[in-house]
Amino acid sequence: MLQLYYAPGACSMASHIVLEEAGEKYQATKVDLAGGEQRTEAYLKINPQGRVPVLRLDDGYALAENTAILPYLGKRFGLWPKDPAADTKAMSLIGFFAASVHPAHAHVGRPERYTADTSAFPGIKDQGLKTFHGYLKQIDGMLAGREWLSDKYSVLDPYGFVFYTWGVRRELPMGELKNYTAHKDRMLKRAAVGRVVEDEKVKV
Ligand SMILES: N[C@@H](CCC(=O)N[C@@H](CS)C(=O)NCC(=O)O)C(=O)O
Repeated sequence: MLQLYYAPGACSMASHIVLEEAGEKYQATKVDLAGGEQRTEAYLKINPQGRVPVLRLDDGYALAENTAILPYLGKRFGLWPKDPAADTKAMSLIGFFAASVHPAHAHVGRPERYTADTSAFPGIKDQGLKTFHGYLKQIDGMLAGREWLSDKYSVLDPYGFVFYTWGVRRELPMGELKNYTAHKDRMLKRAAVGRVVEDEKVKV
């Protein structure tokens, strides 16, 4: 049975939604990020990076990184594009999400990662938020005239949905992003998304 290590409201929500939607029995293990559980010896044995998500595979292997976990789940549960061009575009988007959008937001929540000089924190947070907002606008543009981020619903959509909720958390004017807001509304119509949002107590 697959096991997901997750934290409420974190990027792990994307995998949580996919697993909830897949219908296969899985184990969800909550990691207390605020309490520092990710830095305990026990958790660092699971993921030396001290991060969620981790997906424990059927053979016991602890798979880290959204860029690996989401395509794996997508291929296993039919939520990953099969066509070679669509597959490559999906990889490109997942790379953009993990390597640009997510780290921009980390500047807001984790400025200590980027400098030891606490007086520089406000500038790092401000610039991180501006960069993050710019990326959300780009995602809004990608969704113009389409329902989903790939040709049909895929694991990219729950991943994109996570960043929408982070924009809400940071009080960005998300309603101005019409396409992205319509995407969020489509996501919320899916029963599994509703269950995870409720379980993780996420504001949308
Ligand atoms: N590159 C990783 C990043 C994962 C990551 O940063 N996860 C955050 C939650 S969204 C985390 O576990 N943070 C714990 C911490 O910063 O101590 C991925 O995409 O899977």
